Amino acid sequence: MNQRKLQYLLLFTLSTSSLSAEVVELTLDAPDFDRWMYPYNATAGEREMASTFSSVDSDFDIFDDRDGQAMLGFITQNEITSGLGRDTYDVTSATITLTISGDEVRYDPTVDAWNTYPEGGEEDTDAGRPIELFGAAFRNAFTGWTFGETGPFPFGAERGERNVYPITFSENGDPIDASNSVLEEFTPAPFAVGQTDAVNPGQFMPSETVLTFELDVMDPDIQCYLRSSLDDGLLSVVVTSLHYASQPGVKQPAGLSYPNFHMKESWAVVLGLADAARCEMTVVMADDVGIPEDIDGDGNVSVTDLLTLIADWGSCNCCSSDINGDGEVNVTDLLALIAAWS
Ligand SMILES: [Ca+2]
Ligand SMILES: [Ca+2]
Ligand SMILES: [Ca+2]
Ligand SMILES: [Ca+2]
Repeated sequence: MNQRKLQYLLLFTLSTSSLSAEVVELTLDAPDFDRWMYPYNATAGEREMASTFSSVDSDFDIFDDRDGQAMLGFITQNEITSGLGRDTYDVTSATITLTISGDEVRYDPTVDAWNTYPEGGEEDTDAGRPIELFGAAFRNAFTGWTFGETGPFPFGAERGERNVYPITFSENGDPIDASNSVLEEFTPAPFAVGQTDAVNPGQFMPSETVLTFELDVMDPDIQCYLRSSLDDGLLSVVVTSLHYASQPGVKQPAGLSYPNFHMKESWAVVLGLADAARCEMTVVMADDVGIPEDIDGDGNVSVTDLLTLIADWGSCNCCSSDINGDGEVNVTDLLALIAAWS
């Protein structure tokens, strides 16, 4: 079973005349959902290990470039009340750790450009490949809640068909599927790259090295993703890498192997010898954000809010004019604003 231990520490309370906020530190010692995402595995949720690897330059190019992926889901709502509105949650730090099993993977703490991956492409000037953490998006009406860790891959899914996939964001904040970044010739910015002090870059990481992914909370789109997750009560992420596999799931000779991570079902985790994925967050909770229709937060729903909403009209990732939080500012939000007119 999930050996999850919770710490919920109220650090201190800040108060001013108009605003009060509490700072909450969240520590989750295991995910609620951890799942290897790979087309041909029948016991994904219960699997002890998840490996990440690529289909690039394999004979299996019907599969996503980021072929073996690991999905992690942390339920936060038992520690931080969900549903209070995105703007209630200001995430000042977010860290996820994963423990590697095996010692055949070189440490690379930085993103490699897409064109260093295909055969005959640019040289990879720093040895090794980064292990990258992205947001999670879902297809076919699944959510993190309904997919859990036992949802269907689905079986036999080809490129762009899997029900869970890693996302980054475009310059205007639209989510982008990072699964096929080599084929599509772009270098996605992950939420975080796995880091360790155990070895220097380019060296092999010993088995049980803990990789730390510090999410870039200063990035407004990542901040928004985290706020939306806390509002939902569940944080889902996808860990991927583009380590080569001669065919998906088959190891290359030494030096070309791909990483393997302990899932919460790992016997070593169950026996307390290794850690499952962990999540730590620091969140400043505002308790006076008002109603969402008061876009500028001045205490009234008035013409200034209406003008802001019209200015933001259209696709709008995480802007406060998107009153119902569906990624669009449209007539639904306009009607909500008018209904709340004061
Ligand atoms: Ca699992
Ligand atoms: Ca590299
Ligand atoms: Ca207002
Ligand atoms: Ca909307």
